[in-house]
Amino acid sequence: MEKDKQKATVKPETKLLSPKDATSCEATARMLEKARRDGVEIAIDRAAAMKPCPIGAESACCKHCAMGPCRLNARDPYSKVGVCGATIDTIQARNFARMVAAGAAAHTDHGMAMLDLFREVVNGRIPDYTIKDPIKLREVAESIGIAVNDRSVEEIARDLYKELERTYTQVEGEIPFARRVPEKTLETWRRLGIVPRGAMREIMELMHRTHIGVDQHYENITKQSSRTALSDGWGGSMVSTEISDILYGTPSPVLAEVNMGVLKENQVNIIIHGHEPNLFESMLESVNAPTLIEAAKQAGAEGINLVGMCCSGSEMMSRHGIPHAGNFSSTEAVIVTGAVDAMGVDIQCIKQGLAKVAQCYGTHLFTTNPRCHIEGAQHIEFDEHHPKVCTDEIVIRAISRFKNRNLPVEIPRIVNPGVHGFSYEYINYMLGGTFRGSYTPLNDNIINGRIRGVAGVVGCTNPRVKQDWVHVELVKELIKNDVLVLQTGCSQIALAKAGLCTPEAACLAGPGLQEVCEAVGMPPVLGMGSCVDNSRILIAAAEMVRVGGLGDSIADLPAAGAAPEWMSEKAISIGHYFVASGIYTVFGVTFPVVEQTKFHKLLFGGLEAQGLGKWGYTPDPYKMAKMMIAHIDKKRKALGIDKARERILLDMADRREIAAL
Ligand code: SF4
Ligand code: MSK
Repeated sequence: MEKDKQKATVKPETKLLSPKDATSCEATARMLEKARRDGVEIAIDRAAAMKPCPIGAESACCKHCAMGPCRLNARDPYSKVGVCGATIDTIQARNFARMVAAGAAAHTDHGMAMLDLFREVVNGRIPDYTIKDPIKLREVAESIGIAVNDRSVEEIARDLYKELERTYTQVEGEIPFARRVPEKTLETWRRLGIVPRGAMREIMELMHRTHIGVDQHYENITKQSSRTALSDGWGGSMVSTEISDILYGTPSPVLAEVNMGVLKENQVNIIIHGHEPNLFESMLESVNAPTLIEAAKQAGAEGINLVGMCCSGSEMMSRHGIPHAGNFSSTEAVIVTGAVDAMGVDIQCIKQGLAKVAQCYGTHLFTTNPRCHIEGAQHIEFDEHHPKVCTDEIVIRAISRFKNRNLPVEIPRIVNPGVHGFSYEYINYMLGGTFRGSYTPLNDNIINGRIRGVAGVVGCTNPRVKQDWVHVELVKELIKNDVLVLQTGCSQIALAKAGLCTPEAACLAGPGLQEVCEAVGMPPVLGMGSCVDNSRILIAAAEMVRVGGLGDSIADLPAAGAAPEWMSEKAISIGHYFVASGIYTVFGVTFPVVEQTKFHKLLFGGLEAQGLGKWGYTPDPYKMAKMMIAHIDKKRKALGIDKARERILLDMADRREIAAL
């Protein structure tokens, strides 16, 4: 840890947050303390040392050409324009659009990689993977008009591949999953001209329009932002989720452990962190290979312990019950335990800082994807045609690190069990039963007021705010007020660590939601997987509209979304596809806009007037809950079901009276 470690050292002048103020994750707090004792810097301390640029935070600057960069005055936004004459609204809309483009590109490229794999499997060129869920294959194919009757799995799969390729490449026409969008929502999109074509075209056009001297009307730029974001949510992300389910199995509830205590001192610990499930699925086979288990034992280990982090971790937890060590803000901290023998990463949300921390603790850090190399990490390319070449090698290197461990190991003994894996399909079955699987009981419970509404609480953690705290406080407020919470990504892990992903957590819910949870045996917080799995929430919303009784479009639903601790451009794309789909979506931490500008008014109200959803912002979880509940109540009133809710509260009071007799 000597020379290189010095480079990762916390600078003496940095004013550090106390671990308790930096995170509500006890394990991360302990590892932050240890990192400081060891003289190692992680993102939480780097954030304290580097204040965010106030002009950039409000998106009041532009560096799209060499006449700039141009900085406008966020306090008096119409007092200046850029050298080219660009106004604050143009500059903000372009900056926002580029975040949408980058986020959508990340998800759609991930989805395209899944589709590439599917093609190779269907064509028999990859023997290591098969179609594990033929029922889902048929359902997905049928949902987009592919004939399935009396046809073989191979025939259907070939047609499905061809059809889904259009999600990316088609020059004109609507993407295949537009067929899943409720008719009235689709009509609104058609009226506004935002039904997506292929994602490649939408992203390309958005990048073109935001070049100097092209689109200089904030409303027109935002129209293309909506179209591009929709090509992510109903396109690339949805393809990724559906193909992953077809190849690896559709999740159903499974008990899994979360937190750093899932690491085992006497075992070879391997963490997989990233977003594509392929590396992880193959790693699962490698760690179970008898020869490698024997090699681990020869090295003195009791076995090989495979653990996930971030989103592919959530996906594997949902599908197979693989333990999960933590979310985005804990990825460096977990290495500080000294117990991680190898970490394999693929794409997205992989901090470059991992390389330095891994070097300090002797952990082998492997990049595996051609899209993501990191200076200082070892690269072993993962090729789905020969997956074990990479995954076996990572295991072998992890075993050798275990054998030569020469630093003390300190694992926080904290483990939080919970139930995860609530796919759209399972919610159907769970609420409606095997023979009449349906969302009708969910809608009925919303109409009768036991469930006030539904909230999607998703997204990252961000070292600019106390880790997990905003997620947990928000969700507690929502369930206390009978709002059923659907979750994905790092938010799901925050709630799992807080113990809210258990059926017992129903005691924290309001009386109506508690009654439903107890009747079904489900937690009040339903974890649905990774960030691309937000598409499961879209499908659930479309199904709620289709089942009836809650309006004709997604915008009519008593529903809201939130990303309370967001940090990535992917989160902006997700937020914007929720908004464009009709959902009120509230972000915390910060929002890249100057308040009271025309662009701000468009995002926070104008889009809703056009028949879409709208954005909201507050860093305060309690205020966020109030804003979301007020929106849900507004929608209930518009649907004429607000009275039903009053009646159910009376019923509960009656029951309490009876119980007291
Ligand atoms: Fe400045 Fe216009 Fe160039 Fe942006 S595009 S840097 S506002 S001159
Ligand atoms: S990993 S995008 S920090 S959710 Fe999907 Fe977590 Fe956000 Fe990355």
